[in-house]
Amino acid sequence: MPVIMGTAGHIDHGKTTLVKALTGIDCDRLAEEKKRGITIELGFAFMDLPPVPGAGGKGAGPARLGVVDVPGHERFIKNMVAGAAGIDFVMLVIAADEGVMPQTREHLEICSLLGIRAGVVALTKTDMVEPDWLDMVREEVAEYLKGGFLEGAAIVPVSAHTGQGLHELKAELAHLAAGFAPHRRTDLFRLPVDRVFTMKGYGTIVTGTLVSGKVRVGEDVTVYPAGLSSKVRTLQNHGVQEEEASAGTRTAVNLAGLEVEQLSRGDVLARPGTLFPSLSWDVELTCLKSSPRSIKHRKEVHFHHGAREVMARVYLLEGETLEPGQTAVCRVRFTEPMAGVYGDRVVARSFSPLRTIAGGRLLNPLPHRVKRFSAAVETLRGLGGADPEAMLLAQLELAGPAGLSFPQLCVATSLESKALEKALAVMGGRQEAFLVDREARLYVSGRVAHELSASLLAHLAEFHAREPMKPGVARGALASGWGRRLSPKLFHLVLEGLVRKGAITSDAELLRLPEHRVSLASDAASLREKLLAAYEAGGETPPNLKDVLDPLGVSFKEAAAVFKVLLDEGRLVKVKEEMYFARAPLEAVINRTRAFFADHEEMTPQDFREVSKLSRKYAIPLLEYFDKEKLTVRVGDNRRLRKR
Ligand SMILES: Nc1nc2c(ncn2[C@@H]2O[C@H](COP(=O)(O)OP(=O)(O)OP(=O)(O)O)[C@@H](O)[C@H]2O)c(=O)[nH]1
Ligand SMILES: [Mg+2]
Repeated sequence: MPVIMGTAGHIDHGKTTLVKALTGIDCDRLAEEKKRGITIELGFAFMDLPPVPGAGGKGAGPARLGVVDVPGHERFIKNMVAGAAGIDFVMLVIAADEGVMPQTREHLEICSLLGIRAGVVALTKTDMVEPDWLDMVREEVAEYLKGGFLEGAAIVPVSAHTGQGLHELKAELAHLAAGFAPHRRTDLFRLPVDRVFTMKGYGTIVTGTLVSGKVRVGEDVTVYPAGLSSKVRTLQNHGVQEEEASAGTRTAVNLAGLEVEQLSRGDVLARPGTLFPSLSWDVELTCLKSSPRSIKHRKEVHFHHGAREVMARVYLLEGETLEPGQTAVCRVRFTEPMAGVYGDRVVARSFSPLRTIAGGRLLNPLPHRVKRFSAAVETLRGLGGADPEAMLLAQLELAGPAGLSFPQLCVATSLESKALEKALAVMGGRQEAFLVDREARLYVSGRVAHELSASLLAHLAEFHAREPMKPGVARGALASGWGRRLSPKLFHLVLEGLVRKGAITSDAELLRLPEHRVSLASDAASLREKLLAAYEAGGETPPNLKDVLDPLGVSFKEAAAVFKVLLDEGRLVKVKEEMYFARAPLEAVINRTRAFFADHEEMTPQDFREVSKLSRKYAIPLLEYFDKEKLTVRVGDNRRLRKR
């Protein structure tokens, strides 16, 4: 398994010299670095490790250790953070003549915030000090490490100049590397870019520590956050051409079709459609014990993630200040979009004094609206917990009706794709998660679906209360009246769920609660009787609408709902605007008409006048009504009976 080590330590303490003594590679490549005798940019090297006695066989650990050499200068801490972001363990270099210095402390703090949990201390430049002094410094260092992740780590005295201790140091590195268990995701290819350059004959090349997944020559990749598309032309690992690169290796990628100016340090290479850049994240942030000040709500910081540094503002979701030593959930807003994955480590530095003040873990790379001090903050805090299924559920709940797609869930949880698929299937069975859209692989939480169902039922009940004379509501009107602006697929899921359970009845295109019956208020009920009586009395020559309504003292608008009920019930029939017939007399006219056709092929208007014994006022609208109802068909001025 590939393992990567990073250096750390105060300026001039001998990091680069020690890496050269170990690997034979000079990491200070730049002319300016040579001239000033300091490291500015990140340097990269590798070494073959000696076999580990006792480890034996397959578990003997990697043959090769990748090395990232970082600058110690205070001004280049941002480069140091970028380099340290992908490493597995640290070699803290402390010059024996100077001992622990400010950037010794800051680098170690940064490593701790980045989640690094193992390492070794190289107490270098031993050729410059007396044995007594060395013993004293060694004790001082052991004391300093107490309480931190390097407490109890090996402290190896070395001299890069005389070579003393190098053998022991190599053995310790081999021992550390062999003890490393695989811990990187295998499913989500990500390469945070820490260097971009061009090479004659190749074009644009980026390098970085491959933090998860793998990549092959010829594969399509996207540069995030910009979303530029490219293809992997060639791959290199420590100068050797490879067909495939996997997590935990220093990797150089030759990108097709992109100019060097289109890329910069901090970009992330991943597969198309797998990362989701966002202008804010929810982060679990810890203020360093050593921070001189607390962090106030809305504080501006330099924010580091992977190889990237952006300006950001910290919004404290559960307090006004974050005191040194405290941990809390925060919303961080960036000046440019960032592409992250659940659990990623982050570091925050203050502007003045420019120093590291906090760091922590990314909880939600795709945040939703969360009010300060609300219950949702509690759910967010729960994301820090270890149970992957609980985390999955919490992410879906936070996403609300918008839901999360499978690729989004891949970055919003620590689950590998296969485990995620399994978990979603199990949760689907328990109705804790619902697949809303098969094509988009979009999920909502069971609780969200439940809340939506309850809300839709409440809305329908309200509708019935408001419109007691309507037998139900059409699907489209229900969706728009509800006003929740759900995707059609989610609306379908919620509605069908309720119909299947019998909580909503669907008849003849209309949706209603099963217990709903059209009921008329008492005055409406009496209006209904009066209208019906008027039309029944009119028989085959029903009165004009006006003559019905005027004596009753109601407008058509007021009576409209009652007319609608009578029409829905089939007691009245609307022949044309403002002309209604009671059902029975109309049927009588229809029957006489049918009888006429028993021994006639065609019926003239005059024939109909005789059959119906009605004046033109009624005869013409009735004939048109028959045509419309497909009882008859018009041939010239005449009618024929329509064949069924
Ligand atoms: N005597 C002695 N000098 C050393 C030893 N290791 C490094 N030096 C010297 O210390 C100076 C600084 O060494 P570097 O390796 O550049 O230090 P560094 O930690 O990489 O410095 P930055 O990258 O700028 O933080 C150089 O002049 C080295 O020759 C050592 O073991 N013994
Ligand atoms: Mg150096």
